[in-house]
Amino acid sequence: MEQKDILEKFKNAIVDLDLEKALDSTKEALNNGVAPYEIMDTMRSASNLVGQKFESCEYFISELIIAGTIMKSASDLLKPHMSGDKTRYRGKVIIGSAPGDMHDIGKNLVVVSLMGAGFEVVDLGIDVPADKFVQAVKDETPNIIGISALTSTTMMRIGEVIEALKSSSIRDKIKVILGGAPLTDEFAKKVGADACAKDVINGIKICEEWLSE
Ligand code: B12
Repeated sequence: MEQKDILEKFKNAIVDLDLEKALDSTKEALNNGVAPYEIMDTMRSASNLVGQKFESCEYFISELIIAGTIMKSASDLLKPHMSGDKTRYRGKVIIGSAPGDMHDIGKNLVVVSLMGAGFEVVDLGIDVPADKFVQAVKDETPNIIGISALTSTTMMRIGEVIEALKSSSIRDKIKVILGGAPLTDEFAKKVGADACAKDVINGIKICEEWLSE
């Protein structure tokens, strides 16, 4: 099978929520010499299609969660193959959901899209305490931190993370981008972040601009 057909099969498997087929075609693509970033890029277009189905009410939250799980499993297969390919390397991003926040569907889409765009991503998961963000910045020396918050309670805890970065004297060494439905540019400014992304596409654009400065 040609590379483009394998990628098409992979994309359809995600959109059809077929985990086994998605993982088999990920392995098939790798075995056929498809570049991991190209597979990530295909995953990004699949996630856009899933998002469109959600917006048109063909898919519901349960389907979003399944698609998210499939993409996470496929990216786990790709990760070991990605570190060697520095040709499209853009920089490193640490990302996590705000302290107390259990939502991760949007964050996981951002992770996949950032990887597809050539960023190295360290995903700290959900409900990430401020000190874990600080430790990760010290250990990983990223260019950017991304924080996701979906509720009006957890968004208020983003300030804790930024204060902790400041008191460890590392705030000025990195850019901080926020994302999540209730957040605004005004809020980002108020808590001392550098930007707030409206959606995943806007988020990637901002990160790319920062690293090309
Ligand atoms: C799915 C869901 C859940 C799932 C989460 C599963 C999971 N693994 O994520 C479960 C059932 C666990 C859940 C729990 C709760 N939820 Co809930 N949940 C939702 C729901 C229905 C969808 C959220 C979602 O995934 N949207 C789809 C994704 C793709 O969109 P997104 O997250 O906004 O992400 C996009 C952008 O915002 C951006 N983005 C997101 N993060 C980031 C980060 C960066 C760095 C960047 C650049 C961009 C970016 O990119 C994404 C793609 O474009 C929303 C309602 C809704 N329709 O939005 C409620 C909602 C967010 N939940 C809500 C609440 C209240 C809760 C609970 C408190 C409920 C309860 N009483 O137990 C708990 C909270 C748990 C906690 N402590 O966090 C409220 C929040 C209200 C508020 N403003 O405070 C909402 C709005 C529902 C409502 N109308 O009341 N929830």
